[in-house]
Amino acid sequence: MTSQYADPDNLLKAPWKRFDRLPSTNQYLLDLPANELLEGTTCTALIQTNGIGRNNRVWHSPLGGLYLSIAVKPDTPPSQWSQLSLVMACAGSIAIKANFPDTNPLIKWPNDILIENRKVAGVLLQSSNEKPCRVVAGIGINVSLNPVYLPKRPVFPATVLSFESQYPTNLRELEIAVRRSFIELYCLWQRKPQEVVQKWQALCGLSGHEIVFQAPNGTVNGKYSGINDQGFLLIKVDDEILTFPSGDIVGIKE
Ligand code: BT5
Repeated sequence: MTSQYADPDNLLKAPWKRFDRLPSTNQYLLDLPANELLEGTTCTALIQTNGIGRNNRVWHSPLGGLYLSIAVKPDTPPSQWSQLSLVMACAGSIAIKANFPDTNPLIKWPNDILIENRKVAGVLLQSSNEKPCRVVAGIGINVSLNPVYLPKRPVFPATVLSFESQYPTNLRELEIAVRRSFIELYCLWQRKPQEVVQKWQALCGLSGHEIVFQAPNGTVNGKYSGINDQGFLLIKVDDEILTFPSGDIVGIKE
């Protein structure tokens, strides 16, 4: 009997397109003709000349970073696809921990990976309008790049794994670990999305913290109260739980 769900071994056989330099690995997979796109197709570049963050922000992408995107075609309702950014955040966090065991990477909703409150990685999810729809999950990780190329951020400043860890950096091994971890978690997510949400909760560094949240229409102070089934942020303000599909956590208090 064939399963309706993707199989990790099959997805791992999908093409892996490697480039020295690209505008954006996410954009490359979004532009790839549908007939060339097998589920699991992966794209990496050593440098991105137009790396993209959320809300059209810039992702600084010099040599020494990991820039990786994977395309999938989920057979689940579009309302659930935003969870794929949680899947990539988990994959990145697990791969960093496995390759740099002396670090403690924690996820900050929805998709930043922080080490000691410094940002080492970010995730961007994008999708196309075609049918069947492709969803592209991309991750950038600062591995061994020169920090002079990183933006100066007042909170959650940028950091680099080679500064945070005593372990040697090996970009190729980290890429392989992120890809494998994403594909395994993606296949689990299709069958048991709640298990992936639980893994994300365990890797998230916000439990029990008061947070300052920049919502599209103002700042909110309250207690982090987890995420809902769609991956939206829940914040307790006074005695009410508020739900936010988008925005940025700009402060974490004790
Ligand atoms: C993100 O956006 O964190 C998503 C980053 C996704 C990058 C990957 S790389 C592979 C794939 N291809 C792409 O073109 N993109 C994806 P956001 O949460 O909006 O954070 C962006 C903000 O982080 C910027 O406004 C800067 O303040 C800061 N930032 C930019 N580059 C950074 C870096 N290399 N390290 C740490 N912080 C950075």
